[in-house]
Amino acid sequence: MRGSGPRGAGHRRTQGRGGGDDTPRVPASLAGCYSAPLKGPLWTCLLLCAALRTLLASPSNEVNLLDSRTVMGDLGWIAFPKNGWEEIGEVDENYAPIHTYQVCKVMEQNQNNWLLTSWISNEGASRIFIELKFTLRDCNSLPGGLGTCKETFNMYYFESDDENGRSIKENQYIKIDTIAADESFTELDLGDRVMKLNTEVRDVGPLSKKGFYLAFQDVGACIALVSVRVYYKKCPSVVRHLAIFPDTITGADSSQLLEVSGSCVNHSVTDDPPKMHCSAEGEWLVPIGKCMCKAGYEEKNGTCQAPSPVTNVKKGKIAKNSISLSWQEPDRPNGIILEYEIKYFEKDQETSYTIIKSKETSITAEGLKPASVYVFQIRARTAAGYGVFSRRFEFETTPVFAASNDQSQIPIIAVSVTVGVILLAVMIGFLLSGRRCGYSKAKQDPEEEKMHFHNGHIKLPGVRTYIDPHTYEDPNQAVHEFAKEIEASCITIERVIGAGEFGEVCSGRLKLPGKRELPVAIKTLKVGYTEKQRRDFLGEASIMGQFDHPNIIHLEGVVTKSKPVMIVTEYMENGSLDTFLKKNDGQFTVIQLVGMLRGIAAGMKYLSDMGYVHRDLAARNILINSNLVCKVSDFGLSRVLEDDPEAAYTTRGGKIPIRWTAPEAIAFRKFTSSSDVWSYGIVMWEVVSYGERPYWEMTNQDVIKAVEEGYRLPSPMDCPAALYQLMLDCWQKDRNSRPKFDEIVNMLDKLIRNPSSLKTLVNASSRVSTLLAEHGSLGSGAYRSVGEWLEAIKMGRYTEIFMENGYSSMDAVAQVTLE
Ligand code: ACK
Repeated sequence: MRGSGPRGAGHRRTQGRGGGDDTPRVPASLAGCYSAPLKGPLWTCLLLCAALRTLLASPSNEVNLLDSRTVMGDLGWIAFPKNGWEEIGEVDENYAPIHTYQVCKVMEQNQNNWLLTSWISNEGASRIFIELKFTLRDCNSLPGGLGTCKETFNMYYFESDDENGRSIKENQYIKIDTIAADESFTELDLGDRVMKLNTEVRDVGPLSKKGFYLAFQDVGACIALVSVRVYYKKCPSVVRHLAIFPDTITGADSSQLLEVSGSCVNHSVTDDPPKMHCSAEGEWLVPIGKCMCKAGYEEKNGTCQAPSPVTNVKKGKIAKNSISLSWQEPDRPNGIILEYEIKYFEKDQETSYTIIKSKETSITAEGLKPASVYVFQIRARTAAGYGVFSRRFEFETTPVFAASNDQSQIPIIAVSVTVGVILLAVMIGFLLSGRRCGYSKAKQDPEEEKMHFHNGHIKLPGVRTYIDPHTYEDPNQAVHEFAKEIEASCITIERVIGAGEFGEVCSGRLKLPGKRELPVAIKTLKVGYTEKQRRDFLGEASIMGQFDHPNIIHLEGVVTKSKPVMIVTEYMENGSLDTFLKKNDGQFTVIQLVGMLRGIAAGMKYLSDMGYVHRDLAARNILINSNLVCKVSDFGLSRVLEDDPEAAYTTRGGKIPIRWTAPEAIAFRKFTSSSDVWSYGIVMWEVVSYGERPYWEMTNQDVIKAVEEGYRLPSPMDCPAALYQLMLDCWQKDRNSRPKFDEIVNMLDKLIRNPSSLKTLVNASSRVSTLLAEHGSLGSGAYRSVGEWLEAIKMGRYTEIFMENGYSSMDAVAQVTLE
């Protein structure tokens, strides 16, 4: 067939790019192919086309559904009759298969050769595009072929939801178009090594099924179908006018404009969501509206950010134990600077750092080591939040001998010491008098606040302690000391999420002037309350308002000047931990569970450092947010636990949540941070058992008796041995032998850092033997059979083991001792 083929002409309808514009010269690297004996006129151009594949990239608004050039294995296309279209088994220079189909029955009458693709999903697009690359032989250049030779072929499609629903019935296919070449090639072209590759694009739509098949019909042409690319168009996700517009598939109609709403980028807002229109060609048109950066933020590269970094930091006086610094306001404060945060640490000791907050643009860092290099970083805060930290500035304290060698300093030191002692005495007097007449947060908070951190934990050098609002003559004063008054108009209540002791708990939004809107939880005080109820209700806010820790629920403020009286706190998307765990039984990794426990322990460490004893620590009083951060909540003022349905009256008249409470607190109301540690152990058990009720359905009386007798909850299923050991440590009878919260946090941190330590689980047989001993002697009278009892304690699957070992009755079980 070498040297044959008619002249190319014909019909062409081109969508977008296309046409016979690709007329590449034969690359030198392929020249060798031409010196080899050719199998046919098409083989040559196929090699050329393969070399072109690297030049053909799809534009970003086109999403390929099929690209025959990138399919490595079998395409799965079928040809019929079998001697019509044939696949050319070639590989390119990278040994990737070239899926090219050719047919050249120009000398034979009545050709009807079909090539069917495999099923192509339309991925939700209702309008798709087909780009064909092919070469076509000029009929005029075929000696004697003119009578039967054609210069066109036909393309069809057949819609189907079924991947395996390929039909070979011609009449089921709908014709898309007759395809003709813009350029056909002749013998001469081969000689000149000039390829005439045609590109034609057609579109089909609207499509209504999940996918479709394509078919190519040859009626007697000399064609090589070099590549088939099927794609849809989308308007790619963009940010315009501070709004994000998502990836949008174009409409079914070629002239359709789709209206798309954008959402404001972080820290920007709008009254009316901005809109744009996605054209059929995948272009965004006609933007309407815009978002604006919130107060304090500045627009930059399509985003809004807080104050720019502090750049100009200068050292002032440097002594052996102190370094003074000053700096200038950031170039772009983007709002009023409320304060600066200065972080510093000894060089190479970054895990142990100090933070000073200052409203001024200078500070003195004191208590430093002589002759040591300290690293400082500063950032500014506006109503919009913190900016980024400045770069690191390093300054070195002076050596120790500089001061101690200087005899002339002695009188100065003596005077300083005297003045210091007087000042200290004045301060102590001042603080004591302050305590008597009511704690003033403003007075206690200096302009410069200093906190020490070690490995991320605050070290409290005797800084703040919790003040019991009861010490105030007027509890209203305590509320206003510790909680911000919020105007009711700033709060939008959205829905009721639960019921509290004093009224409904709702979710809603808080929009304070100059601040961004926040989702909040709102506790309301029901109408008709007594003065005591109001005091107790607001007491929780007086307590919560004293805390500032990522694992303690954060108080936004209170509404007391209008009705209903409200307490507004941060919103915790996943609600209370016990309900959340029950709903998601078995869904978390051990590390996730330990992460939750670590958060709770860190919150409790903070509370115990503040001198606050919680008394009602239980999973139901922990809230969990969408990031699985757990926060301690429920800070009742009276702490007689009126509002806890679990709390029961003891013989001494107090109301106590028996299952969570340490024996000494039940017996003689000795509530301490160590009794909180006991409760923490119970919370650990609740978490690892996904919200199981401690001691199941045993009565409170049985629980008290059992614990007194030394009984402890058995390990939950699949519990890491290290965690169960920690629980048992928390349940030591002697409260002084229980771990402290800082030890618990450290222990959990160690486990998190070394996850393999969590792999050893409490083994099933020791669980069973513990249960045998402990449950056997208790509450067994309540169950008619061993099976029923084991079911009740969620151990039903061990029934067979019990039976096999002769424990077939509750009496037999009751005989078993721990030994
Ligand atoms: O388990 P829940 O959904 O979580 O039901 C209770 C209900 O209110 C009564 O206390 C939920 N709740 C309480 N405080 C908050 C909060 N700050 N964020 C979200 N939900 C809360 C609690």
